[in-house]
Amino acid sequence: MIVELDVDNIAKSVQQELEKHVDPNDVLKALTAGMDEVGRRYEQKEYFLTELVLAGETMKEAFDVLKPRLTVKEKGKRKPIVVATVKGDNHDIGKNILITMLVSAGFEVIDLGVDCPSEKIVEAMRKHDAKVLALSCLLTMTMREISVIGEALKHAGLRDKVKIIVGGAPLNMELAEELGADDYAADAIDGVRHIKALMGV
Ligand code: B12
Repeated sequence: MIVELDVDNIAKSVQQELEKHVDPNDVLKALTAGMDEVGRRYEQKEYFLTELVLAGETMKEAFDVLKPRLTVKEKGKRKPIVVATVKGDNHDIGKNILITMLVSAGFEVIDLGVDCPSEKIVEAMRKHDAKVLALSCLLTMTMREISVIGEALKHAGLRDKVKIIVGGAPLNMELAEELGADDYAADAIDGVRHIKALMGV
């Protein structure tokens, strides 16, 4: 339904799957696979920007229904985690999934939204005494922002007290290290696991 851009009916279908006791994490996997296919079609020029926008809206409709049902098994301790999509990048679906998973794992999350400048991140890290910063970055052209944020934290004297984890399609562990991040995770479920390890819980 994501690939078919069925924005009007997807919420009802997700609801039906949940009523049939399908594991919400499996529903999420199916939705994400749909998004990957949309991305593939966009790359092949079978889909264009309009389809990308509609796919994003379709995912949101589905995710609104799924959100309250997503859980991660063990409960973590409630320490604030600051989450943001880097400056210049407006993609927020993956970030929002990560946030839902973190919240359901028992963490307090400060969501700074999309297109987030480094100053705002530094301010939030200080204000909330956060130990983990989770950055989402979906665009190759905005990846450098990760280094900019690391530098800004260094200037503020916070870098040593903060662990930075990054995620998003163009990244991998090697790039993450090159950009000065401490960790990388390929999806939200792994992200929660890594963040727990970074927080020592
Ligand atoms: C939907 C979409 C859009 C929507 C976004 C809607 C929204 N509200 O987010 C719209 C239409 C707005 C959009 C716009 C653009 N997009 Co776009 N978009 C996509 C698409 C199809 C899906 C992204 C998505 O939501 N995936 C589903 C989520 C669940 O996956 P995810 O984001 O990867 O997140 C998962 C993991 O990566 C991870 N994760 C993500 N963040 C984090 C953070 C942490 C800390 C951790 C641990 C994990 C983690 O966990 C998530 C869940 O498991 C991708 C293609 C793709 N397959 O990725 C292109 C894609 C990302 N877009 C692309 C492009 C080029 C653009 C535009 C520049 C297009 C244009 N010419 O204008 C603009 C950029 C606008 C901007 N300034 O941001 C390219 C990027 C290429 C590149 N490498 O730079 C892609 C890859 C498409 C392509 N193949 O060309 N896009």
